[in-house]
Amino acid sequence: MRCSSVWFKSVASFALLFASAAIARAEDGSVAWLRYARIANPEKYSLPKRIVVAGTDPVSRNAAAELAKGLQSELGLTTTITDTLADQGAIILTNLQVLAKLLPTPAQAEAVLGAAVDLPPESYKIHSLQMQGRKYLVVQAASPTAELYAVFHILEEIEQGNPLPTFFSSTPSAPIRWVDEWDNLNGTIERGYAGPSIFFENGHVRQDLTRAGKYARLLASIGINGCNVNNVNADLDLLTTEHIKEFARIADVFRPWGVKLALSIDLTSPQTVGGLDTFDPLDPKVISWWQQKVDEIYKLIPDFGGFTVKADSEGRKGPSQYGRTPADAANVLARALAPHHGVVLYRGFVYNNHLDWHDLKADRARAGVDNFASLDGKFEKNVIIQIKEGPIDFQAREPVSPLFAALRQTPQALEVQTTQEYTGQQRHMVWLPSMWKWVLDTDMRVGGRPSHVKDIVTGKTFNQPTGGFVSVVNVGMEPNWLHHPMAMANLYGYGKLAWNPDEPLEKIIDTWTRLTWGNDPEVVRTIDAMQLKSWHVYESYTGPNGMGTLTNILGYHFGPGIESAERNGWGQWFRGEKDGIGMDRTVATGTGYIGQYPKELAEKYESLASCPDDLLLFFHHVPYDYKLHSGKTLVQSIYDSHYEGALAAAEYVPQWESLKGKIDAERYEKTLALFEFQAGHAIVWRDAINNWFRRISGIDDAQGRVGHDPNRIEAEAMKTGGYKMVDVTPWETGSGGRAVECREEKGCTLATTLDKPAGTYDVAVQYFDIWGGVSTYTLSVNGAAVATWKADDKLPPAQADPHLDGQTSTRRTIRHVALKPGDVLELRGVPDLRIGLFHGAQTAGLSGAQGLRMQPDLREFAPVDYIEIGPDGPITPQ
Ligand code: GCV
Repeated sequence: MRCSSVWFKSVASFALLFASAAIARAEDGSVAWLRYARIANPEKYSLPKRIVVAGTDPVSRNAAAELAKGLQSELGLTTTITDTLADQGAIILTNLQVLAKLLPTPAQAEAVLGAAVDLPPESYKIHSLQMQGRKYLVVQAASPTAELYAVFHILEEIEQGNPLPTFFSSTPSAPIRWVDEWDNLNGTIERGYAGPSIFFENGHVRQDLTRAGKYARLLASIGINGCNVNNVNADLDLLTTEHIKEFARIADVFRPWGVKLALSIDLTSPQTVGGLDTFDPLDPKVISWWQQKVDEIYKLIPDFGGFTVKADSEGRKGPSQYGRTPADAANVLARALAPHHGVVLYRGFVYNNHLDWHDLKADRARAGVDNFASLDGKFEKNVIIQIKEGPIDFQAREPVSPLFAALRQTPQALEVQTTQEYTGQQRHMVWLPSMWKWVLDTDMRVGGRPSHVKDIVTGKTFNQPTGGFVSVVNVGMEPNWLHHPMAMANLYGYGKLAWNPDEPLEKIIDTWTRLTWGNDPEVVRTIDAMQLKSWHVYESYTGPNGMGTLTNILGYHFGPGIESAERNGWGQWFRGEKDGIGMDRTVATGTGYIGQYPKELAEKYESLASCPDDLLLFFHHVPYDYKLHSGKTLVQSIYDSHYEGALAAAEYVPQWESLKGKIDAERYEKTLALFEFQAGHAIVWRDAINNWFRRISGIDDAQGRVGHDPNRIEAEAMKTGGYKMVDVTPWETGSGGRAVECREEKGCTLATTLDKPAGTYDVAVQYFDIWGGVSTYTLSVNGAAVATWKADDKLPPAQADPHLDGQTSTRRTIRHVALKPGDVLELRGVPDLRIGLFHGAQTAGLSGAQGLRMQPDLREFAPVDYIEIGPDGPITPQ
């Protein structure tokens, strides 16, 4: 990455100047960071009113149109787009190929070109200059797409009120800067949390691809150049001629934005689509089938990007069926794609999900290196191994995958997840670039030399410059793309880090905040601070110290479900036993996984003395009273961390409320509701993990909090009118392991007589909201209702979880309730017993295979876990 700038120095000093223009208008978030809001003092830019675009390339033309639109909106500046350089100042968009035509004299060309003849691919330069008394802003780009990148850069600077440069240049770090979408042809999205696919419905490409085009624009604005539109668990009939023709329509809407279409393919396609009797990659019939199929694709999509392959993994068939290697399979595809300049992204995510958990030497984390290291150097040049950041699966914290260090003659791409599969599914705010940067900055010390992950994937360390970055994004049809307005900062941050892995996090989030929420200094300060700490906050209430995930891995990966990771073939074990907890991955006594790292890192992780606290349990099995480097025992640190984390999550609510009136009402309310949910769900996580640790370790919290909730009244301890006690499974996801349900149509009641000192309190009702059912609750004091609400949320993953558990547990907080001793607090729940909910999932909006598979009973029996009466204040009762 080369990046130089003489832009004005201080962004901060301009913040005050450009504080909030009018913001009252409601916004649905669909324009994301491309709001192009009118800035304060637009006149200070005094830009030329002509945009000269050289050449006829549609992408260049699109860049000019985008610039005109942005300048009109941000500055109120009306420009004309032309292709001739008249005797006037101009904003000139050009690329190397056509520049010479515009600036015919050597002196002019040199003034503008400088030493730019070697402009690297996709790079651009921006010059502000005066010539013969006229003002020019010249974009000189390596390609039309690079012109587009320059335009977005200019508009981004103006939107923040930053002065335009006299000179600026920028070059992307790597050629692969892709996003993956895990969309199925039936319109569902695996691990998508914001509505159905923007690409597919009912087995076909959507007729209306407007959203797909808008998505490509968003991607281009952050420098993304490829989009793989379908699930890596690919539909088996994906490559039929009929489908390929449809995919060409997606490529058409991507093309004006310089985004290449790519597809995930299933290696059995020669059988499932081609009707062959084999998919053995070395069979000549199979080789020729792939060649013809690739040629067919390129006839319709000449700029097709290439294939992503998931094979021999989680039930997908692969070359192992014929005793072939991933290199055998990848190379067949690569040879077919090479003449068209296409690439194969072969995923390093190959592992056996039927491991024997009794075997203390078995270890899923080993799979990447075990399967791929011996193949290094055997791949065709256009094969890139796509490696998940950690050796398991996008957990809130894992060590960096050792495969990055093991492949030295093969290009690599880092795979991260923007969709928050294990990190709160866009119901919790977690700014993931903090984690990605930690990964990128990890120094693998290959051969004892600096070898940071960012330098490996961008090809500097091993001289393999054709790799890069992939992020699974999974945008959906919801207007704001990812459901949580804050989650869009993950997509934005991904693009910025892929372009330049050295971009400071503070700059990325600050820019995103200004573009998305405006330049009001308080808004910017508050949101930046919340986002910057959010990864740590999430990690601290969902399982710190490298435990991996404690979410329900057999369910939807959303709420806690601690032991679901243990004692099964998936290999996400953390081995929580009576004697202690953690996977022993040492070379000395464990699975030997640590030995897969280069020497210096291996030594660091192998020794308890040097293993970092935040990765401890990933590498070692230790007793619960083991003393951390922090000086605390492990178990006390876990208790403390969960209380601190849940409190920090609760504090998001008042922090956000302090911005009321400074941002538009629609996004304010939506975000507030999400923070309120997160505050309550963080308590579900905190209590589940802490109670589980207390039970298994037999060690009490030194501060006496765990298992003692003086402000809590368990539903099963209240006087019931019709409610019946039920067990919650797993036990740790319900307070006391139990809840109550009402199966009476007229409803049921829970009542308690209070002995609280007279005063005002916040009352939280912890209940369960089942997808599909809509129970009604009313809270009253001495017979007078203080709140009524419906349990009508569609909690992630927008699929039917009919259980009372950590995924469906939610809370409602009623503020400022006046109470005195002797008052009777009553909660009345009316269940949703609709027969349609009982008969199947279709009535709840599920379709196709998903609906048929689930068929759960979705009636909702107005379930209640407990009521918490806490101090009147801005924090949800803890
Ligand atoms: C697309 C995890 C996810 C799966 C995903 C898989 C993968 O296991 O839970 O949904 O499948 O990773 O990355 O292939």
